[in-house]
Amino acid sequence: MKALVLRGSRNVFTLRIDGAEIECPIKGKILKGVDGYYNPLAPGDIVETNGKLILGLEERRNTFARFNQKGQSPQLLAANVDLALCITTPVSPPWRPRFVDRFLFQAEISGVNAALIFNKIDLNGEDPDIEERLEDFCRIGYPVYRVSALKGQGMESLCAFLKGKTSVFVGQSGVGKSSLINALIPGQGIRTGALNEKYDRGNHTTTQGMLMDASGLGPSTFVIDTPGIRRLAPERTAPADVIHYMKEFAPLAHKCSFGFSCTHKTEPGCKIMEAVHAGVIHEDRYESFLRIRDEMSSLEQYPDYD
Ligand SMILES: Nc1nc2c(ncn2[C@@H]2O[C@H](COP(=O)(O)OP(=O)(O)OP(=O)(O)O)[C@@H](O)[C@H]2O)c(=O)[nH]1
Ligand SMILES: [Mg+2]
Ligand SMILES: [Zn+2]
Repeated sequence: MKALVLRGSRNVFTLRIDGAEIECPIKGKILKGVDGYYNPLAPGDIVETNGKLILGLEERRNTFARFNQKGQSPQLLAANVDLALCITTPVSPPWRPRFVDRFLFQAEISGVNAALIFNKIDLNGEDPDIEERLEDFCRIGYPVYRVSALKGQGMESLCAFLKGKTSVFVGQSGVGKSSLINALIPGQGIRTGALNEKYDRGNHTTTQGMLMDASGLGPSTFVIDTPGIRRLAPERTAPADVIHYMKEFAPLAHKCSFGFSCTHKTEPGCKIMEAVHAGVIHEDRYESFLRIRDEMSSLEQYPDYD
């Protein structure tokens, strides 16, 4: 029979079958079709089970992963999702637009629709610099929801947006991923944790990804909580392909005078640089593009982007 993976660690997973939860190890420890990943299964996977063991993996519609430096392989955060949400904050922890760019890059690699949730709007007034970036993310095609999990602001339109979808919540520790899910699913009661006051960042309260039923919002609605990520290293791609995974860059790829060989740094007739000067590509997005491409060119070097 088929079962949905809710959560689990290396070899034992909690599955949902007909509304009941069971714990199952993987038969023989190695599952076909999971090659190349740091972890075999993720919340959202569909598996074949006999009620005692996990026997097989259904082909995935998509995966949302991050590059695991220690294992030098992609680590699954979720599978078979409709939406990837990047949770960010104006303060506590501080606003990190580079994280957002790297998240959006990963979402494009995954082929998953992405949106931003700007949480903790109760904590400070509007910051024009942040507002400018949020509006730009919206302009290039990513919906932005400004909310407060604590005070309930903006939660109604977020609920409507998530209805009927399976959404994975991704972000740094302390941005309020678990708090948002608690607000969306009354009675869920996931553990949340105060920030470290000295460093103004989270304490990595959530330690395991977890899929939850949010059918209170509408039929077939699921949310996936994930552990906080300090630095999101996207899955590896060829440096020349980076341009294809940035929404507003992709249509300009290969249009430069030097075609495929343009580095988009100094060449005359470079459509990317022209778009930056014309304001069609935001300067910060261009900077992120260069950094991500550099990162993909070097095997093990991961500059600190915090
Ligand atoms: N002021 C304010 N605080 C919030 C809001 N949302 C969450 N918090 C607080 O932020 C802290 C961190 O929240 P969590 O939900 O644990 O954050 P998380 O993203 O799940 O963190 P990890 O599990 O460590 O990745 C807690 O003290 C929450 O009460 C909000 O909208 N406003
Ligand atoms: Mg959490
Ligand atoms: Zn160019």
